[in-house]
Amino acid sequence: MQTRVGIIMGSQSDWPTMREAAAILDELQVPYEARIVSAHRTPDRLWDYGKTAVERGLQVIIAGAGGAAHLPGMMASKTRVPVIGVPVQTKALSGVDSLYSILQMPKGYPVATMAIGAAGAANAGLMAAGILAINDPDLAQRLDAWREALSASIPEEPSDD
Ligand code: RP5
Repeated sequence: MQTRVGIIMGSQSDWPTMREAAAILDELQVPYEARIVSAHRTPDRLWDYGKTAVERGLQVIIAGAGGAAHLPGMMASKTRVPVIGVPVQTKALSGVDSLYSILQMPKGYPVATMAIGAAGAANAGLMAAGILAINDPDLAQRLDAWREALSASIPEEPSDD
C-alpha cells in the first residue's frame, strides 16, 4: 500500500512521543513511514525529505520536535504537503518552548499545531487520518467507528475504583 503519511522527528528521543501517532495510524490501517530528520543536526536530510515529499506520494507530514523546534516549520517551508506539528515535552521548559517554536509561523507557511506531548501526537495521527478520509470512504468508516468506540468507552457516572 502507498505510504501516505510521513512521521518525522528531530531525535530518537522524540520517538516515545511520536509513536503515539504511529499507534493511531496502525489502528486505522493507514500506511506511514517514520524517520529521524533533524532541522539542526541533519539539515540536508530535511531538505531532501521536503523536496521529494510530493513526488513520493506523501499527503500529510506529522512532524514532532522539542526545544528550538524548527523541524515542522522548516518542513512546511519546503513542501506544500500539509504539516501537522507536535511539540515534544522538554525537561527544561515542559514543552512550552516547543509549542511556541512550532505555533508561531509567519503568514504563508502554516503548521497545524497540536497539544504538547503524547496527546498531541495521538491527535496528530487522528488529524492525518481525518484529512485522508476526505477521499477514502473505507478509512472514513474506520475513523467513525474509532470515534464511536471512544465515546462508548466513557462511563456516564464516575467510579471510586
Ligand atoms: C530536538 O531536540 C529534538 O526534537 C528533541 O526533542 C530535542 C532533544 O534532542 P536529543 O538531545 O534528545 O537528541 O532537536
